[in-house]
Order: sequence, then structure tokens, then C-alpha cells
Amino acid sequence: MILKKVNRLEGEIAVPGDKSISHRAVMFGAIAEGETTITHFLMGADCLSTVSCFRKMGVDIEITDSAVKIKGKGLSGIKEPSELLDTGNSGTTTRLIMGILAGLPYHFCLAGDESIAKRPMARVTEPLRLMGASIDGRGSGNYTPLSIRGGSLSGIQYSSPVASAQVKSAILLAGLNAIGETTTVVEPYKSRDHTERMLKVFGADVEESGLSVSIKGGQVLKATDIEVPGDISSAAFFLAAGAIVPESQLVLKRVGMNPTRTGMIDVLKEMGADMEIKYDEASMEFEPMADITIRTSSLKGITISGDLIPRLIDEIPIIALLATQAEGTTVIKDAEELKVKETNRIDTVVNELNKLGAEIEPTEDGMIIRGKASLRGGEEVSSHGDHRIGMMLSIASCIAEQEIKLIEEKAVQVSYPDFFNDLKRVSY
Ligand code: SPQ
Repeated sequence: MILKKVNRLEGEIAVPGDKSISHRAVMFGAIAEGETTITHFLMGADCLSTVSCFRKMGVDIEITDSAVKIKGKGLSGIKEPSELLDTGNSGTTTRLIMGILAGLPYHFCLAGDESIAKRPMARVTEPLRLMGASIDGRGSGNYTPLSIRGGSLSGIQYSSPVASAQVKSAILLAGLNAIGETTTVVEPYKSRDHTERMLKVFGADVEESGLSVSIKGGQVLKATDIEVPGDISSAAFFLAAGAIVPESQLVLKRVGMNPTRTGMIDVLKEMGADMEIKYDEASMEFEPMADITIRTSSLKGITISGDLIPRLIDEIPIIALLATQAEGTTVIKDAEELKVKETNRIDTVVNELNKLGAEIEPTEDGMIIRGKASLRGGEEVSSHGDHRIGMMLSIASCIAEQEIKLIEEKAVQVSYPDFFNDLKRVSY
């Protein structure tokens, strides 16, 4: 795909549904009793992988233009699949589903694409084994394909070495099936809490205290209706674009503003972005939402580290681009988790942006970005099959002097199928 510089960006965008919340709505609807209706569901490739896995386990899921309807029959309604569960490119599908399958009395085989095969699963396999699950796979169960023989589980008290919502969620979902026992997960920093919020909406009792979350086993989830907020991780590309493209103003509608996900908003404020946020008061109880207006801004470099990292981990590729246009240097540290995403996002961000003229130095746990770089473009760059790298490079093309050629651009389908149409619609 050839992408060219734009003069300005202007208009309104309703970003697609949140990926993390869409996955969870399907999973919880599938194991709940009754019919769950999901609106503003993300029809991206990752969430469709979750739908396909549950259909293979006998769950009736109907997709129409306006909603996804799931006829849940409780955990006991899940059937042993006769084929492999294909989790595609989705870490969330692979890791969360492991937590559900661990407590069911069947055999399951899980595998995804080339990228999933490189992502570490021991972070989930190990605690699930401690609970009593039998899991095998390459590298002693660290890599797909995985074979899971579910069974009866015991509750555990687990201190996770990483702040990961996928690890936390897998353990909590397994804990739901550890009959009569309590499971507690403690994290080094708080990761996104969509699982905790949504379990409560499905009627479960979940206790949170600081960095620890507990759930009692044997609770039955009751079907409910879920409106998925716009994905702040998708909105992030246009927030950055609005701030760095001259003479721009963009309005992002109904964006999810869960405080465990709003690190990008904090960063934009600290860098000095011209931004307004209007909350929808009616949305505050489940997952808060807001309309965000962003205008071309003079930005300054900052340091991003510590407990801010899990609140913006997926936004780091686009924050790196933003920082190339700021006054001064931006330092990102404590972000070694970037190495185990769809690609090693320290390498892919640094290599692809530097090809365009950025000056970014990789570090062990992040990167150092020199500001006020003029992006010359005129190169071929690749998403390397990583949706967030593909979208970040497309936004880079809006300010690069010469056109860029983006290869493997189809990766954006994973989380934002209409990304290129939306970008074109607001470009002048
Ligand atoms: O689902 P997947 O492939 O892991 O997707 C990513 C992404 O960029 O979309 C990560 F590569 O998001 C994760 C996120 O980084 C989604 C997620 C979730 O829904 O629970 C949690 C984060 O991962 P982790 O490992 O920190 O729990």
C-alpha cells in the first residue's frame, strides 16, 4: 500500500469496539446461563478467533449487523471440541481460554499463527498447573501447540511476576471453576481490569484490594447485555495523528476511558497536547466512555515508566511516533513486555521508524526517542504482521516528506478492520 503525506486531518471518528472487552463479552457470555447480547462488538480477526473457538465447543453464537447474540448454557454446556481450537493471532484468546478450559473435564488442543507460536505461555501454564490442570506443549508448555486436559481445580494464592491482564484473567477464570475455594492473584502493578468489571456485571462476586483480586469458585455467571466502548488503543492512532499533523482537529466518539487503560491520555496531557474530554455520565458504572477532541499541538518530550507502562503498553508504538515530533527527548523504560507482543515491539518500532528518518535508540527495557525529527519517508516499511505497527506507520506517512510503501498492511484487520477507510475519510 502506498501512503502519502496529508495537509490536515479533520472530522469525527467512531472507533471500533474495544478488543479486550469484546473478547471477554464472548467468553463470559459463552459460559454464562442465558442469552447475552453484545453491541458495538469488534468484528476484528482476533475477536472472531474467540467466536470460532467457542462455536467449536458447541456454543450457539449468532452475528448480525447490529449485535452478537450468545446462547449460554453455563460451563456445563461447553462440549469437547472434535478439532483444534485455532486462536489465530490473538494472545488474549489463547491465554484467557486456557483459564476456562483448565477446569473442564475434556481434552483440548490449542494453536494459533506464527506469531502466537513465539509468544510465551508458561506465564499462564505454570499457575494453571499449580491449580491442578494438566497442560503440555512445546518448550514444556511454554509455546503452542498446547494440549490441555482439564479437571478439578484447587484455588491458589498467586503472585504474578508480570503485570499482565491475560495472566490475571486466566487464573481468575480457572478460579471460577475451583469449586468451594478462593483464588487470589497479586500483581506488581495494576493491569487492565476488564475481567473484574465484567465478571461483576455477569453477577459474580469479585473482591479487589490494592493489587490483589480474589474470586470464590463455583459461582454461576448470569447472562447480561454488554455495550462495548470504543477501543482507546485504536483511538490512540488518531489522537496522535490529530496532535502531529498541522491544522488538524479530530473528534473521537465514545472512547473507553477505563482508568487502567488511559495512560495515553496522561501522556498526551503531560506532553502538552491540545485536547478536550467530555465524559458520558451514564457510562461511568461499567466501563466509562468519553468523546475526545484533539487538535494540532506543540509537544514536549517526557519520561514514561513504572506503573504507567501497563496502562499504555499497546500504545507505545504510536507514542514513539508522537515523541519523534516533540521538543526534546522522550525516554520509555520498564517496558520489556514489548518484546513478547505480536512482534518484538522495541525492535519493530525502532527499525521501521528509523528507516523513515526518526532517531530512536533501543534499550533493554524500552527506547530513547529524539524529538523534532523530520521524517523523510521514501522507503518501504513493514508491519511485520503486527496490527499496531502497521497503523503507527500509516500515521507516520501523514507527516513524512515522501510517500511510503507499507507492506503486510492487512495486519490491521486484527483490531481495526476499517482503519484505512477512517484515515482516508478524515484526510485532506
Ligand atoms: O491479544 P494480544 O495479541 O495479546 O493483543 C495485545 C494488542 O496489542 O492488541 C498485545 F499484543 O493486547 C493485549 C495487551 O497487551 C490485550 C490484553 C487483554 O485483553 O487482556 C492485555 C495486554 O496483554 P498482557 O500480556 O499485558 O496481559
